[in-house]
Amino acid sequence: MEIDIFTLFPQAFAWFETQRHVANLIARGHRLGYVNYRDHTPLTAGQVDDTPFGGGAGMVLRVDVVESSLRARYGVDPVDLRSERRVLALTAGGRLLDDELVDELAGEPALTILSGRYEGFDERVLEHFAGDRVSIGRYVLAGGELAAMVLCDAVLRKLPGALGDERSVVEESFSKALRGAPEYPHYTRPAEYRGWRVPDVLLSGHHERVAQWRQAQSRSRERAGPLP
Ligand code: 6GU
Repeated sequence: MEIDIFTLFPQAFAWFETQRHVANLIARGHRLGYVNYRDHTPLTAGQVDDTPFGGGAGMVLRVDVVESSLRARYGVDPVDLRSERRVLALTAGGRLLDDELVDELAGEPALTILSGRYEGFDERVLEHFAGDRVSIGRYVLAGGELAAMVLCDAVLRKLPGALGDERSVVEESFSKALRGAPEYPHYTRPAEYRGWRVPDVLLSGHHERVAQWRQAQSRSRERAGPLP
């Protein structure tokens, strides 16, 4: 997969690339690229944002700056880009990122991620350049960089070769294998700690019973709702 991240803070992603699963994928030929809007602004003094028409707080990322950044990277009119590749704009009010959307994105050959700052994008960026608007939750972040890392983390770990064991992504919270339910509990050694015992079934070596117990735990967690 090829992911391009448009951002004012490409340096924010240095740590992200050191994550084991991300490094594994880069070693396998997947690619993460960055475009800094500031390197492509047609305006003087590196200006990328402006005050909102109609007044109000904050600054808005300009549509002409986003266009020239996209043109510099792809050499086409950004209006036509979204029919060629998935272009996502990160914005608090967008479609909520969940396991289903993550799976969908993990199936794409290439992603373009537009990260904003300040009060967000000029609406024309969202209308004419972005194919999807994506949000990582119903709260507001100061910028899209953390959201971009959350999205890339969730998508990249689904790709073959990211994790040590491919089974990790099959039966996990919210996956199809658990019919969208939360994951069952895990335990490791010691089998007893301060009197807190690991459930006997997990020590039984009986794979069928373990599988049944796990499915039942997953379903009852779903009925109970989120843990406090
Ligand atoms: Cl994608 N961006 C910003 N700025 N805030 C958010 C978000 C994205 N998702 C949730 N809050």
